[in-house]
Amino acid sequence: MDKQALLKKTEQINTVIEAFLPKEGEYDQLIVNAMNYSVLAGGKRLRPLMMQTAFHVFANDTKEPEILHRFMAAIECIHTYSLCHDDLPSMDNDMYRRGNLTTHAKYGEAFGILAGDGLLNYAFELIAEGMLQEEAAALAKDVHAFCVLAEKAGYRGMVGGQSLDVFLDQTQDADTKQEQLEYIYRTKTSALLEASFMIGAILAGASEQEISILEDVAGKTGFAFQIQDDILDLTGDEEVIGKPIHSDEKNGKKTFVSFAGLEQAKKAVEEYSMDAVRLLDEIPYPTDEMKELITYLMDRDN
Ligand code: GRG
Repeated sequence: MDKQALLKKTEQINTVIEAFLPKEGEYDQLIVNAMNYSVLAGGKRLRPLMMQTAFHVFANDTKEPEILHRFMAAIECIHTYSLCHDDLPSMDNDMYRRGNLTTHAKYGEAFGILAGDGLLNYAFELIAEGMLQEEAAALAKDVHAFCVLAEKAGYRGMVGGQSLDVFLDQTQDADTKQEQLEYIYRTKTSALLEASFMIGAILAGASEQEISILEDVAGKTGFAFQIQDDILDLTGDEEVIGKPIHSDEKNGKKTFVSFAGLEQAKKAVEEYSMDAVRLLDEIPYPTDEMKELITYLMDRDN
């Protein structure tokens, strides 16, 4: 997948997301503004893209159902909430993200928290509202996808990884072990990517075995993605990334690069990505787009 093709897909996904953004009422302008600001501040839209790509591998029809679009918007809302909260003074205290002021830097700390809270709740509202309009026969798939999203975003997924990460940061004499770092990568980063591939497949009617293969594929992709993130924090271009580099070093954060060194880290990105691509051969349908996406991410510069 070249950058131009990716940008075109991102634009289409932006249209989907924008259609579902919350609308202002009489007394909620500020919170709705803060929520929408955070979502519209940019971003690669990787999770909705992965979801959409997985859907088309298993769907009989090229038409995308509304429930898929709602899940795509919802996962971006959840991802954005996690970024709003991660940037807060009590967490990373970052002022820039995606080339723009972070939500708390623009709206104040309280609204940084509230915008994240609002987005998390709104994500599940979007899906539940969509489910109310579904035919009874589709509901089992929707509920399955709903559970996957809740679990992967929660304490056994992203929140769990962030919690161990924060705990280790706050415990000065804690000596981060490699297994702990792997747990953090598997949960904080991979979990939402796993949810993305799995939900696309679930909504399209994939089998349990296929869904489980995709979970593994996304898990490995997430590892590669996070290690590449660590590398970019060291060698990336601030203009392209949209936030300051060397933040891990500044915060004394242990990363794959600090454990293994830059060269080994680059090798690991390639190995995890290629493992993910190979695993896709177990899916009995064409998975070229998924493979192209994983390969593209391997060399990403933002
Ligand atoms: C606060 C519950 C909670 C979780 C925060 C997302 C997160 C967990 C922390 C942000 C820092 C970080 C390195 C997370 C790992 C995942 C990651 C690389 C997020 C950035 O995702 P991209 O690159 O962001 O897809 P864009 O801006 O392109 O959407």
